[in-house]
Amino acid sequence: MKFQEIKHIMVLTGAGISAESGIKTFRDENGLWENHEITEVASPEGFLKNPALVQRFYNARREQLKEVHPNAAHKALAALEKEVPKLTLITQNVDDLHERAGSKNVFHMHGELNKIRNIKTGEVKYTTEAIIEKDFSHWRPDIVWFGEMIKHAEQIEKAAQNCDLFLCIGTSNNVYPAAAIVHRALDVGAICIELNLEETPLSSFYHKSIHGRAGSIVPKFTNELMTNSFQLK
Ligand code: BV8
Repeated sequence: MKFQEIKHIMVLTGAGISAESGIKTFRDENGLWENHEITEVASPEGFLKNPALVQRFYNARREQLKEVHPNAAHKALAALEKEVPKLTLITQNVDDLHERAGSKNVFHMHGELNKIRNIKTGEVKYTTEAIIEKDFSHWRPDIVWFGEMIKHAEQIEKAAQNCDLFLCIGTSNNVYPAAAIVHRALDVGAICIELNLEETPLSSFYHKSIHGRAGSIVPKFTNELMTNSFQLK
């Protein structure tokens, strides 16, 4: 397939694409934060048990967004989006680096750090500031915690149903339903390519796995793709 024949690219990204921007991944430091299992600070149970700890976890990560910047991998995806009829970017990441790199069609299936949700009314509002103690019982991070329904399930299903090329970038493919998207893309005959620092449990399902740091392998790949020097199926 030639690049010019591609109508719709679907991309799934994970923490690995933001690692070189200085945002810690989840499982490279065995998913601990302040010696708490990630599921302890990213679950409704954890929030009920210790709301202050969970608010502190997300306040710190929201604050960190102010010091980090998109890297070459984020920028390569934003540039690629301009060269194809459609690119749907699904991210498990809750940072805003894809948008800041210029990507337009972005869906955060696990929520966004810069959004908070009113626990009683469900109202969602944009903020880059910390949730302060007096608001702990009213506002929570608008983040999808373990055991909670992901966001944008319909758009994800629709994109997987009609993409020609599926790129999975910087994820350990441990978390579901994100990791299962490749099966939907394979079902419709899409070419599936994984770009990650290392093998993942799902690498064998991909037509090709490219290993390396996202900041170098992603721009290299998108250039080869756009100049037809990457052999698609
Ligand atoms: C749901 C919150 C049901 C936001 C997150 C048993 C088996 C299978 C599944 C389950 C199970 N038990 C429970 C489940 C379901 C569960 C799940 O999948 N658990 C896993 C852990 C087993 N899933 C859920 O609970 C989901 N909800 O199922 O709901 C339901 C249905 C109907 C109605 C109601 C409920 C919700 C999942 C979302 C959880 N929230 N985060 C936040 O705090 O950020 S998940 C969390 O993990 C982040 O969102 C993160 O994005 C995501 C995935 O992690 P990765 O992005 O892959 O990051 P990781 O560190 O793991 O890997 C980084 C990779 O990058 C590595 O491979 C590394 O090699 C690579 N890398 C590192 N540096 C670089 C690099 N690559 C390139 N360059 C580099 N420089």
